[in-house]
Amino acid sequence: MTLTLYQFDYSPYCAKVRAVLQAKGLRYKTVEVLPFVGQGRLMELSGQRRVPVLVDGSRVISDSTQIAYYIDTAYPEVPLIPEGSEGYRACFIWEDWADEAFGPAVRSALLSHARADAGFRQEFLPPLGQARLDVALPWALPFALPLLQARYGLTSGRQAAMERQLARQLDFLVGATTGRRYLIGSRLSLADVSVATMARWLDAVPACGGHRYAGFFRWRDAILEQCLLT
Ligand SMILES: N[C@@H](CCC(=O)N[C@@H](CS)C(=O)NCC(=O)O)C(=O)O
Repeated sequence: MTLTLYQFDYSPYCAKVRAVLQAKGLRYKTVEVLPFVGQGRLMELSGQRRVPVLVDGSRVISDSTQIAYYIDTAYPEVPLIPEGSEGYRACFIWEDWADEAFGPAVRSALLSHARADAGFRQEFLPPLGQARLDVALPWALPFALPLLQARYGLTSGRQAAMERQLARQLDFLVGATTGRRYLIGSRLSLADVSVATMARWLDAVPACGGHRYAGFFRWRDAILEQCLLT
């Protein structure tokens, strides 16, 4: 059975699902969804408009958290969710925090930076392999970014608050990852995957790069490497 992941290549939530699949050595294919244009099909498939969506035979699962827990149960080899109750609880909290608090702050920073920096916008774009789209997207993105910011309620005041919160989160992460290979115990878990993938592009944002958070980004790189995510 082929696992199929509907995704935006650059989305941290989709990177998280790819990292889970790859850490477990599972084969899968990806279908690149075009923002706005391709989301009608997602609605038909899954009853909602967001990526990631995973199709496994007759099962259609949306939301990276639901997908990660589904994969770990359906494909138990190389478990990513710790079994003991303490490890399980710690993993639950880390994953939820990465998804609901850290992820939105990262998204706010990435969207602002993408608006400001054309070179970064270019890096952000997946090669779609369809000549017309590859030409049209860089042109369309400056118009799409403000729409995306509005979609996520990112007014200028909200962005400023998110920026301050992101700085606190990164300080916290430097403390939590310094001198450690993994967040929980001595094995890779969904906690590591969730935090590292959310931070995938983050050091390109000027306020987040540089020396201050370097230890955290080194930890992230080691986790992404273990998940074969470059
Ligand atoms: N909590 C969700 C977040 C998913 C999400 O926000 N996906 C974004 C891409 S990063 C999306 O599909 N946005 C399109 C939209 O909201 O219309 C998850 O873990 O899957």
